[in-house]
Amino acid sequence: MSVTSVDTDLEQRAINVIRGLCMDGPEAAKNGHPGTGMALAPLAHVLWTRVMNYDTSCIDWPDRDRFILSNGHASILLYSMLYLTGNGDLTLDDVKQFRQWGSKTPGHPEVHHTKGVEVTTGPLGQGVANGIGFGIAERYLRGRFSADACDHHTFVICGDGCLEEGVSHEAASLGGHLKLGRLVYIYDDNHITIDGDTDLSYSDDAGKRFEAYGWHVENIGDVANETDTIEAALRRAMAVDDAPSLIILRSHIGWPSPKYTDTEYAHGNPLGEDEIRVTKEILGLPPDEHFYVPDDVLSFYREAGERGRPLREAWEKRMAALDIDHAAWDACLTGRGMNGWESKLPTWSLGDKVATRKSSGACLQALVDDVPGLMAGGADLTGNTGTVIKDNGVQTPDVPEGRQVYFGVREHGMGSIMNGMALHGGTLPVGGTFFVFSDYMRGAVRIASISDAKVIYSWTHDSVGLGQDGPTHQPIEHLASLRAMPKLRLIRPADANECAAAWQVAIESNGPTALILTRQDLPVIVTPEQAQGLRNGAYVVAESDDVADPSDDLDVVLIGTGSEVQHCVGAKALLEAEGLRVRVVSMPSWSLFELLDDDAQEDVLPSDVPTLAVEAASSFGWDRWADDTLSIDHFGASAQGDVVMEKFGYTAANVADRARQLLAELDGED
Ligand SMILES: Cc1ncc(C[n+]2csc(CCOP(=O)(O)OP(=O)(O)O)c2C)c(N)n1
Ligand SMILES: [Mg+2]
Repeated sequence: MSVTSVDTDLEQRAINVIRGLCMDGPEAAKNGHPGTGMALAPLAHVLWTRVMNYDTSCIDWPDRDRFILSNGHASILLYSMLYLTGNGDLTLDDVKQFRQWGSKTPGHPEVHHTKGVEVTTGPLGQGVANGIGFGIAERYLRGRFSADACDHHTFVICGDGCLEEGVSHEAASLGGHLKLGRLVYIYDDNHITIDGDTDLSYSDDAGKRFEAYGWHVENIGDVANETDTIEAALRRAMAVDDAPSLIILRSHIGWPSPKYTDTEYAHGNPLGEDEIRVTKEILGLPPDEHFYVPDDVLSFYREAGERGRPLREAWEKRMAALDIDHAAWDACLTGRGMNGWESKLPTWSLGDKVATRKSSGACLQALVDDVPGLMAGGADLTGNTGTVIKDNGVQTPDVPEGRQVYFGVREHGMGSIMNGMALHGGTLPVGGTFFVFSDYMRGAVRIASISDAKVIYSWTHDSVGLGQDGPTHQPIEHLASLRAMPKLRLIRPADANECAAAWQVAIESNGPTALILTRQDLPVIVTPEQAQGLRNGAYVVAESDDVADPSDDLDVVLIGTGSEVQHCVGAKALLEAEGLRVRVVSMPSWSLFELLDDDAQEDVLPSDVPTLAVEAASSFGWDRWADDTLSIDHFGASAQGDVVMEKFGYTAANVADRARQLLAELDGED
């Protein structure tokens, strides 16, 4: 590719203006990634001015084409395009504030933070999987409400790093299997990652790999500056309806910087004043002007940003006349239930015995009609994790409205695909796996939490109580580690009625909810009315008679979560027989409890009453709420679940013993 090939017509000047911004943003910040945006400016130009349908006067238009920058480090390219086209509210000053405190242009793109950004990207590979989620959501809406309501493409740019990451392999495999034809990926094949040439660690034939996944693949070669060639390839890919497409585009990171083209330096370093000046001269940009955007270029992009308005207006008209269930469409887009959905939640009677994975599955099935965005499935554990949706079809090309998604054994992929489904809008994904394998999806859970993706995790087999699969399958540290994750709503219900209350919270709230559910049967110990206490995160399940003032009258508080609450209730009876006065608190959710003010927390957990927490998991963190714990600070063991539970001390008798010990210790201290 020769440096002299730069033209001077408006489009070419416009592309070079993007390149200028991609150099100036990181240079001003003294930090950031100029090279990728410089090389991909022509591709971005083609997408935003010729190919993608969007309307800057209505950026949330549900039927717009979507764009995902999976290589999120190239954020300056996305911000430049959002500003230039006016898609959102970025100003040139915002671009100048790139990577600064409080700016709308943070280091990596963040959905809900910067208008026009569709997903949060940065952890490489996840954007590739988000795109598969977008494809599923688009197809579901199209299948259910017709192509008049929903019919658009998603464009994803990904780099070497994205394709090296395992999550992209998982997701691409599923995307190919599902034949998601509205997806067009462009692989920025620049042979460079941070360590240097990709030869260091990467010799895949990515094209063959994706072909093997069932994708339409086109290697268009060394044409990153040829806008017409790029456009033609994009249009060919868009015409493929029965497979996702991968366009392989050889590009030259940092082009046309004389010093840094094709070097890893251009990946993550501002090029420096001198080099930027020289490069701007080559590009025909005023070498000493920073953030140079001439009026005619800005007008050109702003007009391009309005191209979609007639399309959007035509869509509005079509929608108004469309004979569909509009209430269901609205509920899908908001991720909420239709009027009265709560009344569909099942209830259970005291003394029933049911595993919470089963009661959760019953809640899901009961809500399917009234929460029309719900789609569910497991990572090859659909039946095991209560994520079966009956009678609504399996998501396939032939059944585009199918609500059962078989994710396959791909936990990280599932998590990131769920984020895509949620953030595309229109679907409320429920994904299941064993709780211990939440580790495999943790990267996606973190992004769901950062980006308020409304997803529901059905994490079952939640303790050593799962039994004979043994320590590899028995979660120990997972509750503690996930409780440390900001914004993740973690709920471990004590019984079936709490499980229904947890579903209610999950549907009503924004952002991710993790349901931590048992494999084994649990007795129903609270009524549906009592279970509403779950909304506060912790509440009194049972208390000795004649407790007027908890601080004076209570001897001990037993806090249980999930399957351990029953043993606290059992221990209460034993301790009462000895004249002690006992409160049992069910604490299904620290995250909900933390939302209460100090007084409300004090009402449930009086700080001057000795407190024992009972949970079949790590003690880590419990000192926040309790004086002592009956916990498991080692890996589990393979035996029948009830045997393991008993050996580790989860019986009413042992809980009572531990409470007595705690009281004796505290007495000794007095
Ligand atoms: C999961 C993950 N691991 C590591 C990183 C750190 N990182 C950022 S960019 C990058 C290399 C990216 O190479 P490539 O995708 O080819 O991008 P290019 O330099 O070509 O733009 C790495 C390792 C990351 N962002 N995400
Ligand atoms: Mg690269």
